Amino acid sequence: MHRVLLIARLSIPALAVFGGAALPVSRAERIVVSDNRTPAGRLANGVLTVRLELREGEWHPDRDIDPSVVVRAFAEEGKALSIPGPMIRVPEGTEIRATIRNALPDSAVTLYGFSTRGAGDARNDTLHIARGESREVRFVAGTPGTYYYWATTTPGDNILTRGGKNSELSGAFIVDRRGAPRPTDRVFVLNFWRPAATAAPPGVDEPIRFTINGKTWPNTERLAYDAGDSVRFRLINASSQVHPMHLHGFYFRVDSKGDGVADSVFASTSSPRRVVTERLAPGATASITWTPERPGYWLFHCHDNAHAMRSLPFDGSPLTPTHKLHVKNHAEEMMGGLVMGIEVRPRRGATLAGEPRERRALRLVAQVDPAGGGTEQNPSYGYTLEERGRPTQPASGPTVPGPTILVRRGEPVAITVVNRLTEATAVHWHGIELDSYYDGVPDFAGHPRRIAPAIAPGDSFVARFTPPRSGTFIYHPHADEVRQQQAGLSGALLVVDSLERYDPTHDIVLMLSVPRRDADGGRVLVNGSLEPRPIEMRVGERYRLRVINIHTYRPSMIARLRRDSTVLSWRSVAKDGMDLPSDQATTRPSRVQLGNGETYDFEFIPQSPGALRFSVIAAVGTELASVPIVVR
Ligand SMILES: [Cu+2]
Repeated sequence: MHRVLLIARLSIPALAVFGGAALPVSRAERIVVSDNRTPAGRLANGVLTVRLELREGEWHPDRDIDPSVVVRAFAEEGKALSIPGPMIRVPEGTEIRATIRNALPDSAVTLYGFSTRGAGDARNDTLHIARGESREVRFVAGTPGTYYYWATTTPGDNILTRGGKNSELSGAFIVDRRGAPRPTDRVFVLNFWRPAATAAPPGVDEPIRFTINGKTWPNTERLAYDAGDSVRFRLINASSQVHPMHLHGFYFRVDSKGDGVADSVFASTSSPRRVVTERLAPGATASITWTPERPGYWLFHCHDNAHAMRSLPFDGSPLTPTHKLHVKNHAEEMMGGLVMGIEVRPRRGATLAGEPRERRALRLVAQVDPAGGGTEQNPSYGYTLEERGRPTQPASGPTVPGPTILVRRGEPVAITVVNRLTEATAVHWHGIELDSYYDGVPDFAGHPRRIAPAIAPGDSFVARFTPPRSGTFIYHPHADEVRQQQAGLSGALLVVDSLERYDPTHDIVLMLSVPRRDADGGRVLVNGSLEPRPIEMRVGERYRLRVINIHTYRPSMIARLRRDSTVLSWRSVAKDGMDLPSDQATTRPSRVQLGNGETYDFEFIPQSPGALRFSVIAAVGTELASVPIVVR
């Protein structure tokens, strides 16, 4: 009979354990993962005929041999269930004739997204399908763009509240431009599974799965390109969580952003921005383009650190600290979830740039902060920075955040990272366009015969790069990120046109990070402090505010500049170290929503004396941090 059933018979009976309760799971069919390369259905004479079914099956988001979990999923009739669901992909103007059968054993289902995309009434188009029934819909695809369909069995659910067995009921819906050849792009659906639907933030004590096209890192697809290729991704955040997606080593252009119903193409309204991190809200879509110029191994991952971390196995066995601290491969064993690995092969005949004769030498020392009162579980670490044998900062010990590293555009630097911790570490130079070997992803970054190691305790690593553009960047560990960053390891990396002309009284870093102890009530550190010292400004003078979010979670903080309740205006000048196109470098009321791993530069000229505030507010409105500004 069906190939699916044969596979199911060979699979190992699963036993899912949550919170100590063992739930025996019947032998269900095995769900396959989809790479979203093959469109579903049959397209003929401008009509796509597609027949889908909803069923339950066993999903293996980790390795295929690891335990599974039972979820609901979509299948094309006569084919295996797949996560994400079968991709609907048609040229503009295509009529879609879809039949959807609800073969779930126990529930009615509500289906969203089977309606003309880009149309005003698309959001209200829902299909209710009773258990065992089929529905047929006919509609024209709509405006070209990146969309998705999704379903739930819980009445009233939306993409934010969906969870449990419904988490994976999503599929891509792509409308291509009529008459143009189909672009050679890749479609990635980002999902989040948790045992039950709840509004509470995902914890470390429940097994959770963040997946890209149905798999967790390091089981996600490995992409490979030749240097100089033009790469296009369509990203679909079908999950209930915010994902600031970060690309190592290269900027990407954000060509369009959408919400599943409408998709706005930037080139038609304004210049597309180039960034290294783009925040994707729940339900958001984006299409991005980039060119891998330099060979090596690179990551594309979510910068909400908890989403790129290994979670508990389904069988209930713990992830112990021992597992975290002593591993063979830091990138593969300590990361998990929303991470993709990308190999960029050298262009044939390409030669590596020669090593410059001279490099400015800096020494960055990661060490225990004795003043921090840490424990092994919750340590206190910090960095010190030295140049020519002398500290660059007046503080005698490590500081939180680490000292601001100031480098000159175009000047080769060699930063020796010294590890005086009792555990391995590594430093990622976030946003810097550099050689893969120095990118700071231990046991992954580098070249086929030369992979960068983690820096063992007592050891050091020399990172060499020549920053090509001035801007606001970050340095932070890329080993056990959540723990090491919370311990105090992160800092600002500023690339400037002239070291002599850099004026810290007018060029101000506002770095947002997580407090060392959870006891600090979820507040946010600004430049390492819960009670930051006032900033002094003068009327009529021009200030540059470099706002950095290196918090390990909180991907939705909003920063504003206010006088009492009045919101002041600032001019946006750069994002992630890249100057904004002139049509976007505009003066506007101060408000920026900051994903993790994003940097934003603003110019501000105070108009009158008085007391101002730089406030950091949670998306729900609670104030998380506030910096007084005194204008004279
Ligand atoms: Cu994320």
